[in-house]
Amino acid sequence: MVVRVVIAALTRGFHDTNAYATLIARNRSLSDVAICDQDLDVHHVLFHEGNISQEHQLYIADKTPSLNLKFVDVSEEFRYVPSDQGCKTGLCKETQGSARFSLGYKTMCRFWLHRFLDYTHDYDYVVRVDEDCVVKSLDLTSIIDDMRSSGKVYLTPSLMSEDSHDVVIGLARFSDRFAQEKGLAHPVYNQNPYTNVFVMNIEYFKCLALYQEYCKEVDKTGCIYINRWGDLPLWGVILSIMVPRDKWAVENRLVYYHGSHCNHINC
Ligand SMILES: Nc1nc2c(ncn2[C@@H]2O[C@H](COP(=O)(O)OP(=O)(O)OP(=O)(O)O)[C@@H](O)[C@H]2O)c(=O)[nH]1
Ligand SMILES: [Mg+2]
Repeated sequence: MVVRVVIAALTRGFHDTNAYATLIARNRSLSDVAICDQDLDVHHVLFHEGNISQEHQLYIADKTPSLNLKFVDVSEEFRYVPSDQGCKTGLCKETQGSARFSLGYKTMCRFWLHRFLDYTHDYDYVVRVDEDCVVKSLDLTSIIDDMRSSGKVYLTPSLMSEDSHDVVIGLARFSDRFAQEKGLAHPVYNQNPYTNVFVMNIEYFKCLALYQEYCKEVDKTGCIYINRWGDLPLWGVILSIMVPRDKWAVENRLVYYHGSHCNHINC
């Protein structure tokens, strides 16, 4: 059976083509680790908010023709009107720390919490590789083979401790209550997957009712937009309360450089 894989980023549009240098470096790194496997049907998708013109798309795609890049407009996600419930109920609030993050960044957090699943129906696995990540090694053949044989559904390159205190206000209260109401394990808040790169079995999460419910409840609070609850701590909660420990793992074969934090991962 051929496994359908999408390697994707949500990325930004710019006025000046020079500003795409980071994205192009990412794309080149992916083309350098070309995956040649007849059992894997790998596609490369760039999600964007409708502000990368056709001309700019061609400019970017021309640099790495072998990737056959597809651009997918997800501007609808950027028109989402968030709830203000979290603020009204006092669950979370804007802080100096959270105010530094743009609406676009917060939309990105919600996109990679759950919205991406609406745009990846055609695939079995999603591999997120952010715009600012330069891949050094990505042996998807053996990684996905191992995931299939071991039943793993989520791989992270690394675990991180807690996010800044002032961007997770109310998250523990909210998640503790959710876990308790559902009879789940107590959430772990200091082992969060580094989400700028991950490999996920899409079907598993699409069928995981608790995950859908948790994301819906998070959206009802509006706290991603109010306090910038990030996809990193949210995925930390999800993995710890509803994904059995033997179904996810830290994968040191995901080797890359992460530009926005200037760190080499698994190098
Ligand atoms: N379309 C769009 N994409 C965004 C926006 N903000 C961030 N992204 C994308 O989301 C991904 C993560 O953004 P980064 O700025 O690297 O965020 P981060 O790695 O959490 O880094 P720090 O903010 O430095 O902690 C990248 O692929 C960005 O291009 C935005 O406003 N619009
Ligand atoms: Mg980054």
